[in-house]
Amino acid sequence: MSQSHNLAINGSRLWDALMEMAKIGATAKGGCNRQALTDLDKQGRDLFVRWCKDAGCSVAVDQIGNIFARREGADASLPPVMFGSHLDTQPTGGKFDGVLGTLAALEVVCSLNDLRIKTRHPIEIAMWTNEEGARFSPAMTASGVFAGAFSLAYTRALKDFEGKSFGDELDRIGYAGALPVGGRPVHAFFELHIEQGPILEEEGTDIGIVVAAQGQRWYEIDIVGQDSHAGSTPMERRRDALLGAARLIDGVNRIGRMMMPDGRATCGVITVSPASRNVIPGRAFLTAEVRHPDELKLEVMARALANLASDVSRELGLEIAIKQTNIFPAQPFDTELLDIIRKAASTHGLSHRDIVSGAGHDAVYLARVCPAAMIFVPCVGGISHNEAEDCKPQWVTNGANVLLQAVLAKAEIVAQ
Ligand code: HGY
Ligand code: MN
Ligand code: MN
Repeated sequence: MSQSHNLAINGSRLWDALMEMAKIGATAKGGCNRQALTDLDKQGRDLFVRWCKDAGCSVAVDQIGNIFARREGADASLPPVMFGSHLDTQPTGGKFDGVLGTLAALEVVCSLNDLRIKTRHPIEIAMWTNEEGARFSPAMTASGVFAGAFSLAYTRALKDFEGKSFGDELDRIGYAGALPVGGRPVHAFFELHIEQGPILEEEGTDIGIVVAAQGQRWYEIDIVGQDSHAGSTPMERRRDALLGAARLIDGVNRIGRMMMPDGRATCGVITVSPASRNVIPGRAFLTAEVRHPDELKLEVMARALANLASDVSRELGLEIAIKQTNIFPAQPFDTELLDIIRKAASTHGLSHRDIVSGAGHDAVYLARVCPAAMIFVPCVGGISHNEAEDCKPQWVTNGANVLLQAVLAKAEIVAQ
């Protein structure tokens, strides 16, 4: 580590790149809507690929659209140190979720170029397709394919709410690459990300050492009752799908509260049919998700949801079908890499503390195929998945400096 003691990235170049990328899909409220596999995603990808090539990287795209920008090391036969994140955003996303980790990785490469540093291992910036799971569920799909959690065929067949398929959209934007997905050795994977929660900022802590990410389960819930006249149907004869959805939404929230402080439970999408003022709704669609760092408690939450659905079905005379669309257990990260990150933070005189990620990240799946770990920096007000998402130039610089040190610790500097 001493060889790289005083090395630092160019924070203003990184901040400028973040602001430039944020123009693609910019929303009126200052956020970003650059959803996976849209034309705007393609524009962001094209800009990123151009920047990587300008930085001297060779760029490869795999069959599910993951992008790898490679900087050769002294020994090309060694497995690469990989680092990166994603560029797709939520519909009302921000400038930093995913983008920080991806562009900070590029900044690390640019800084190594400026500093004329050669590494023993090759290093690869990785940009993972469809991390958010907003347009195509589940989340972290393409890093999941890389890690063998999902097949290529399953993922290409996923459909968005308009019925468009992942595969068709990937082909349409021209990012269905030739490289087989995964199945190759990776020496280590690092991901820098904003915390997306309030802890680091409230504590005044510079760096989060992400020791694990909590487990998640996502569901799609179809509720079937009976359309009928709002005026002539007596209250006791109704089969009201929207009322069923309301009971479920309230119940999901109670399941999350039952498991405080670490449990999370959310309903994010609801649609109702026929959505006419004077018709009792016969159909409703709801998404629900539950999260917890403890797998047993996550199972308790999942069973509580199933029991809630059968109670509502019986009480209101509804047919309720629950489909699980995403599941992964809590994922601990690699202890050796975590120590490297702690030392990197100390090298830069940055305060740090261990933290569990509330959000899922591509590192969760990479951890299944190689040593993986994450670095957090604060975000303003702990707000994310919101157009007001914000970070500070110093926080961005801190995170990228720690990433630089961590990558060098595993890729090893070679004397020239
Ligand atoms: O939902 C999440 O945890 C992440 O944004 N995919
Ligand atoms: Mn993210
Ligand atoms: Mn996100």
